[in-house]
Amino acid sequence: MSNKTALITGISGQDGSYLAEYLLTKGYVVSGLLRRNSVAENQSYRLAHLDHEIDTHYADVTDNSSLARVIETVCPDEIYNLAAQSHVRVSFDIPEFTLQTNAAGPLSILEILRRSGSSARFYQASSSEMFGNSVDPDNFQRETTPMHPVSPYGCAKLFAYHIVRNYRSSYGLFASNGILFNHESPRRGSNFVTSKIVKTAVEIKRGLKSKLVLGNIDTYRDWGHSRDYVKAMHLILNHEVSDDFVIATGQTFTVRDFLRATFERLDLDYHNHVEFDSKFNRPTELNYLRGDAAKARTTLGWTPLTTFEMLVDEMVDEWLAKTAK
Ligand code: G4F
Repeated sequence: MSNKTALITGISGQDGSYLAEYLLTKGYVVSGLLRRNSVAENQSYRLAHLDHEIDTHYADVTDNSSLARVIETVCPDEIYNLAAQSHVRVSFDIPEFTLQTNAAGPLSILEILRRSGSSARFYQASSSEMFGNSVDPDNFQRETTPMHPVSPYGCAKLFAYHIVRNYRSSYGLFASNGILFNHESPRRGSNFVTSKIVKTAVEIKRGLKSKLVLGNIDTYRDWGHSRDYVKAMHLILNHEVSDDFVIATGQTFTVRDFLRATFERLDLDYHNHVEFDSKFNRPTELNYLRGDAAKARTTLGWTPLTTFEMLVDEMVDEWLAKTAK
């Protein structure tokens, strides 16, 4: 068992909550940054079951003094920077906020570590959105694939990715990037497409709704499970050297495939219920993602355990349970 201390920014999110659970099983002392929300339940509902096991601090990655205070207080061995404005389409509506949170935020943490001489290891939640529509000739994206992001979210994440590499080479910080492809779970926010599809399909099955309104359903995504991906984050920070790793399943499916699988699981035909609205389209779309995680597999011994079908089943079961009378 470890006696290390971890600080998680974004602890109240999907990944933050799974990571906190996982690190607790490894014996870590776990602290997290919490952003104030006017509805208190919204800021911590994914953490309610961990209430007495973790320590949370009000702070924000865009508020430098609060960051410095928490890092000084917690004195972490490992920092996992998961805080972000994580919605790609919304990043077109609030590009400057996205930049402040997703790019300037990680830079602030790195600066605090550099200036204080802290030896904390730093994990940056980098994203497959950084690749944009760039694909290798064998139809995979990997660590060496050129990155040409197509959204403000992707551009901000690309800055963070590079500044992590820069602080690693310039100042010798232990700072690593996990380039995570899409990862979902029953804890996924319902404005991301998988969760929106599952939640609405279950509501249709229960007679609570009649239609599901979507944008572009012909894009491809490589969908894994958040629970598997947080284990990769921990392996990345506990590797002997800091480095960058693609984390993905290597399988790709269209949004339409996810839609069909979900509705079929509920004995429904999606054609009878789905409508389209261009308000859910993005000004530029990332069309195809399929990650090659060979480096993580061979270097870290990481492999995902959850298949596409298992993911759909778990999400559907959870929403069925939530809506059961
Ligand atoms: O679920 P999404 O919103 O995820 P997206 O844009 O791929 O981003 C997620 O994965 C990234 C990793 O590559 C993360 F960095 C990021 O933080 C986030 O977790 O959309 C998936 C696809 C898109 O092609 C989108 O256009 O679904 C399409 N889509 C179709 N209708 C929709 C909808 N997406 C959303 N959110 N809502 C719709 O109604």
